[in-house]
Amino acid sequence: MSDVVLITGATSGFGRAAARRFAKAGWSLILAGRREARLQELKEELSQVPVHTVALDVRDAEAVKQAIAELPDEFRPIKSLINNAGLALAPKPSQDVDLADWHTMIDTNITGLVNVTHAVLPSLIKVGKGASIVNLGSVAGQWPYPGGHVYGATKAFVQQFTYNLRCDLLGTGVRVTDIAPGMAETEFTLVRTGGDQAASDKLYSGTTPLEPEDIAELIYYTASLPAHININRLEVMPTRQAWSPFAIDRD
Ligand code: NDP
Ligand code: 8X3
Repeated sequence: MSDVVLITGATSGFGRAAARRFAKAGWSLILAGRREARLQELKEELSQVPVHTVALDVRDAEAVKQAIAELPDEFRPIKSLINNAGLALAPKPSQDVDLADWHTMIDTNITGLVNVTHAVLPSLIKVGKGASIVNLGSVAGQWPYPGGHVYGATKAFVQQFTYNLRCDLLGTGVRVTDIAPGMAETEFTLVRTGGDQAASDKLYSGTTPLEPEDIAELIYYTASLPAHININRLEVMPTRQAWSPFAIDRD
């Protein structure tokens, strides 16, 4: 029987590229996301491996629990969980942001991620040696920038939750990793700007952002390393991205 991976946010960006990468290696796929049509398209494309799709909002703890409880036998136990579903909203100063946007980021990037983790942990522990959780954090969880507000804070949570999980899972064989990418061209900026394609194109133009396949390769690499190796955190930026000096308010 082949190894099973559950990928959240498989309808776009890193998640979809990761689905293709794990399929290439022969893994069985559980693919989750809200856009059912895209899940079906991907299932048809990746018909060389067993694929189970789950149209799911990770913010709904009961739905997550039920989806895991109802997995066909062929798709359990789960060897790798890729906690990838997430989003940023409202790229403007905190004082101009709608509270609902902050709540959406917290509900998705924090509550959604812990919902899925809690539901899948028993399965991962059953596999034990070689099992893994790969959480998608961000450089924004470590480095502040204007307009990062709650998004960066949710990714700081992802980093610390990763480390704390590692402490509790010591001895079970389950590995936990925070992969923290910098700028990558996906639908991320389209979502962040509320559907502004021109703003998204402008951000990525004239430079060389990371591609979804770059991160998918790192996710796959992390999950397929020999069982005795745990990457704690992997921060990765495009070569053409770096930090800026401190900002100073002057008279
Ligand atoms: P995309 O917008 O391309 O993909 C995001 C995925 O998350 C989609 O598949 C979407 O599926 C899913 N998703 C969002 N909300 C929910 C929800 N409530 N329930 C279930 N699924 C949800 O962005 P990326 O691929 O770039 O982002 C993937 C992860 O990587 C995110 O956690 C993001 O924060 C992180 N990241 C992105 C970076 C970048 O520059 N692109 C850099 C660093 C980290 P659907 O809409 O169908 O539900
Ligand atoms: C997404 C990357 O640089 O927009 O997490 O924060 S960045």
